[in-house]
Amino acid sequence: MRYLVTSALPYANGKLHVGHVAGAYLPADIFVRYLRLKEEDVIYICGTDEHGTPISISADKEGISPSDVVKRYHESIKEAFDGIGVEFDNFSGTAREDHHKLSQEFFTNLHDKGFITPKSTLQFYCHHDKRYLPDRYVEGTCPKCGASGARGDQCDACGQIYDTTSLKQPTCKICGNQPEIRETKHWFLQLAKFTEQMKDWISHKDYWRENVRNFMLNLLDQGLIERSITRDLSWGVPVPLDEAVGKVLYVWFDAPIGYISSTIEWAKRIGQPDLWKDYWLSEDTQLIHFIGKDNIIFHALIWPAMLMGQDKKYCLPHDIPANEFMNLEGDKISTSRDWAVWVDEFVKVFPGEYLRYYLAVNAPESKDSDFSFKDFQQKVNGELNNVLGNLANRMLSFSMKYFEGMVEKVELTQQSIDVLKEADDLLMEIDKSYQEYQVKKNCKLIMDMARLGNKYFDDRQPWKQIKEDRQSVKETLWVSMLLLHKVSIALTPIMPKSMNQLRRMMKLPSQYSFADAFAEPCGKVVIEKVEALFSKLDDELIDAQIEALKSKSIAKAISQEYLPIKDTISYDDFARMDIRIAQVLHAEPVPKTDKLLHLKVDIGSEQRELVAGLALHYKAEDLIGKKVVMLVNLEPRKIRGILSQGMILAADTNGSLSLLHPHKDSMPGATIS
Ligand code: B3M
Ligand code: ZN
Repeated sequence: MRYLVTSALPYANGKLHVGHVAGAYLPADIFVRYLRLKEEDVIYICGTDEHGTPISISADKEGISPSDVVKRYHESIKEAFDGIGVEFDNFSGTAREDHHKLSQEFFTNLHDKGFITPKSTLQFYCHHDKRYLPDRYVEGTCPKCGASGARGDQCDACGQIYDTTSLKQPTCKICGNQPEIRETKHWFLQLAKFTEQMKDWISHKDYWRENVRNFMLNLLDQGLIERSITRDLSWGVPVPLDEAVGKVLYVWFDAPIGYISSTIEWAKRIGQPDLWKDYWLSEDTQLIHFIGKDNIIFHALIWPAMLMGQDKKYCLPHDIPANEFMNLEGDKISTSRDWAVWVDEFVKVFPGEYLRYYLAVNAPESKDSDFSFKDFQQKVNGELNNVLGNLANRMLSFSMKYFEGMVEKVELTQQSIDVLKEADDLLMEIDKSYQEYQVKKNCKLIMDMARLGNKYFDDRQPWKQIKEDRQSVKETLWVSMLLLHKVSIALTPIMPKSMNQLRRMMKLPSQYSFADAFAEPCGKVVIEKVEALFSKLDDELIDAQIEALKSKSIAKAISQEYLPIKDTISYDDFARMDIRIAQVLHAEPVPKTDKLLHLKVDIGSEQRELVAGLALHYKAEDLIGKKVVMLVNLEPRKIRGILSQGMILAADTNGSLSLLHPHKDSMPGATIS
């Protein structure tokens, strides 16, 4: 049995953030490291996805060529992976020549068999920019779920794909105009022809995660429809047909082929050019694709169909563990709003291993999870330091202090035998959970094992026994060492570097397998030195991170929302505005609205009522008593049956409102000039 593990190829158009890592890369890297501990034959393959509108739009924006975008981000992504110890056997890129050739071969093969057929279709075309608008060049309302911000090829909110012209309220991403619809010829993959084969294949996948299996069953239920797999773009793999000048393969057609071309590159690089076939063309391979949930349809439907339609007998995906999304401080991660924690920046401040642990313990396996700096601090301090670090430190220091680091095997009492048995039971559970990609659960089980060690240490009170019964202290240390040895192996897939360090301190062998965790290191171990395995994160550091995150995203919002300054006005025009300090006396929501508040304010000379659009930003009760700035001579207007006499002033940051706060000494009625 061989394992071929892949992670979704990241688009080479931006940096890597924690959401990417938690979804597709860390879980795969952990799984691969686990398989290596089990002494399985495994390769881990990836590379950057270098085609499609994500790349060409970034190039347009930055005013550079697509291939320069690709070069820049391929390197930056690779470095980010290095920084957190995600190690591939090969990390390629889809703009390489061999990949182009293989993709064209895939197309030709399907085309020759009638699985790909041409058709004249309707596409969005921007009159202003004089070009077709495939995929991300157009945005609108999703025809399936009604979410806004849906793209021409897929809606992020519901994950569905649809016929591009069915997008509602389309706008051109380049100029913002409404595009027209034009005719153009494209090639379609006839998915319906694979229906029976697909049904049969899925029927054996009862071990798949529910999100993936249900998605597929649903699609099969609806009936498979043809999908366009070519685009009117200049950047990409040229369609290998004479009549398809100026057209390239859809990025989602060529990208998964990157899994194969990267494996071929690997085989060549290690000097065994045919070795890729042992993985891709063998029934003995388990092909496992780690992805985020938005990629399910491509990996579980379109890609397997592409493989089924080839002459070569490629293996089909054995499993497709798709993860849910990771949010950030309660809000969706957004690269355009710079609401993201970037891996390269993070590892300049914190050890990459802490990030691995946090993303593992907080993995978005069966539901979305949330990255929060406070929670990160809590996990590092409360679990890594206080539980595991503590066990290591007390065992190591104690042995150093009283036995010159010598930890020897002794006869065990029942208490110790029981503790070790409990640890081995945990190990068996951990073994099973790794096979099921359950890293979150394993973090918990491993911490439970360390807690078991701490409790054992506490119960036996070696600091007391050392005066009365050295033999029993020796036993405590031997058993604690064994527990640390077990933990060090069980946690290796998640925190390889730290566990290496722990084993070095105990001079345990640097080569080991998962099975070794059930065995004893022979006779004795000699501890060489004691170092702290982890260190605590203080509040100041964490608060500074949260602050920086927020200000970055506000800065981005302001820069994006930058509005030109309006035409000048005369002083007299300005002087006609009567702006005063007002104090809120009463506030309540306007019934049947979600944005409006009904306010009563004191402006010194009189009391006024007004309607303000503040409800999404402030709670009514929080406003009572607040002093605010108000334009008092605005023409009164009836809003929802209330005569609104004035307007409260607020700063508007990209739609998020914050009231202006007058100094506490300013009195209601004071004028502003
Ligand atoms: N680049 C999509 C993504 O990053 C895409 C994955 C390709 S996997 C073959 O979400
Ligand atoms: Zn346009």
